[in-house]
Amino acid sequence: MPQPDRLIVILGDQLTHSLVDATSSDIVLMAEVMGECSYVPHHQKKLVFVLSAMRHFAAELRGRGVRVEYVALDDPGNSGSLCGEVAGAVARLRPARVVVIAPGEWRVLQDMRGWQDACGVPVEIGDDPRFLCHPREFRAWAEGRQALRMEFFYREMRRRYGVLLEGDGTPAGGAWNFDADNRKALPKGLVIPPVPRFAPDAITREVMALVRARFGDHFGDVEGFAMPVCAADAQAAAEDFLARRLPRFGDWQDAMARGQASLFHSLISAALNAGLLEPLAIVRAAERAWREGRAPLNAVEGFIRQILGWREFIRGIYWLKMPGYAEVNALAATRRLPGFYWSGETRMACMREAIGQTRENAYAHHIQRLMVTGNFALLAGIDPAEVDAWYLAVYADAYEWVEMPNVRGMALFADGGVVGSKPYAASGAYINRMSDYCAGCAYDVKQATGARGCPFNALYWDFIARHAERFAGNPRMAMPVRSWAKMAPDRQAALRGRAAELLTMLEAGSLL
Ligand code: FAD
Ligand code: DLZ
Ligand code: SF4
Repeated sequence: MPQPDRLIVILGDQLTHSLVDATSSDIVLMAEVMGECSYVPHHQKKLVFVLSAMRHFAAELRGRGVRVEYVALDDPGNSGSLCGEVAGAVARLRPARVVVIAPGEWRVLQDMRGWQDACGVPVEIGDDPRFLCHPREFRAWAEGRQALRMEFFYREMRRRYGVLLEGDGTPAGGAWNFDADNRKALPKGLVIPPVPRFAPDAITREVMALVRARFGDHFGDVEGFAMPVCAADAQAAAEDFLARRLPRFGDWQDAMARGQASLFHSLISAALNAGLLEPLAIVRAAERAWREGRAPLNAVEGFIRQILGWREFIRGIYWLKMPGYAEVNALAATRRLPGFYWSGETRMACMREAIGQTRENAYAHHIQRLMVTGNFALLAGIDPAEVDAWYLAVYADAYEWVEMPNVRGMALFADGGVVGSKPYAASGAYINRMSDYCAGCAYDVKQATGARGCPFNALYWDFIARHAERFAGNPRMAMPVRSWAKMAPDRQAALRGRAAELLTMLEAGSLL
């Protein structure tokens, strides 16, 4: 075999065919390594998803005639690290150079910068063309701005990519954002189209056995795995969403319901983040659905904003602020993550439901992540590092570039207001308005004190009281701070007493 020109390294979240321009003188390296499988205790279904998708992608590349060097987790001599596998492949195959696309995580980029020394051949790290705003462009956009607001970034992205615009460049329908038409509570009896399920094939079944054997003590299990693990199935899942759920995506975007994991959400994040789907193609397909009269503008704009706006904005923040972002803790939160985030054993129906669905599916939708598990961690003052580690482990779509700004910035306000202008803190009333959870709860959402008082209520007021000084200067927080200040002292004392009791129970590991 002649000496290859390039060793093209493809990581587990770079499973996009357009990234692989291999010719007959190149070799692609893909490696399953313990380091990536265990840097957090990934949910078992997340591991099945990533490893099976990697194996399917390698098989497709071989089908295209590409020479692939694939290192499986159980291969004898597997070094356990990406760097070790690249160095090993260079020693075996003697390529002239290594090429790789920039990774999604700071941690991996730092490691990659050491590959050249470890391998003794040039290592070229290229830009990731799958994202729609390069970190350099985001930095330029951010420069000189007092505050970075997603809404303004999103408008620029709409203009840049010509999405949902009238001929004169104004926004379709006369507004950039139709959120006022969204956020309805779910009516009773609404029929929700089921999400397509993909039966595991032989490759996936083999990976399920591997994960069961090697990672059986991780969160969740492999049973019932039905996610798409190749581009064709991911495309079929996305088309099903566009046809059957997109038209009502906007209306109930913030709703939550017992036993309903998906509602009208797309469930494409795992496939999108692994590279099985391309963001711009989904955005264009959603716009087409509106232009052809298959979905209303409020739904399509709301969905496109998530991908062209939020997803790119969040990634921009990550690369702008790392590595310091991994340390931010503006509200000085230090409490340990309660054990029930892993066990799901709690009397709070909303938490039980969100954690239970997460354990079953390695998925929860945005409002569950933000306003239930995230909100609880914010109100209870849980250490952002512990919250980060949980979110990074439990969701099939979780990589640090997207998990961290959502957790530290959006959910915990640990960045002091970079991602959002105010904390998403809410009492039980919000959860009651947006879900049917409270009806089946051991606590009473209308009460704040006493043994049956909803924990979110007392913890909410305690949170406002603890941070009143900081939030008094924030116009978007002025109202709750004023309400707290006007509250009768005995009511304040009762609320803070109940919160103290709850936090003591939390620390003692008592059933909450
Ligand atoms: P839909 O509701 O159908 O939205 C469509 C797509 O928009 C998503 O697939 C996603 O790609 C994108 N999107 C929407 N909101 C965001 C957002 N805030 N940031 C980035 N992309 C967004 N998303 C992840 O992909 N990985 C994570 O690890 C992750 N962690 C999160 C942690 C917290 C605390 C919060 C509040 C949000 C997190 N999100 C994360 C964002 C969002 O909750 C998920 O992208 C979404 O729930 C995925 O489900 P879906 O595909 O059905 O999304
Ligand atoms: C998430 C993940 C897992 C579980 N396993 C692997 C692996 O064995 N090999 C690999 O190349 N990539 C894996 N990944 C994805 C990486 O963690 C991801 O590429 C980095 O976090 C950068 O985003
Ligand atoms: Fe959650 Fe409180 Fe409602 Fe129970 S009563 S489901 S704890 S918001």
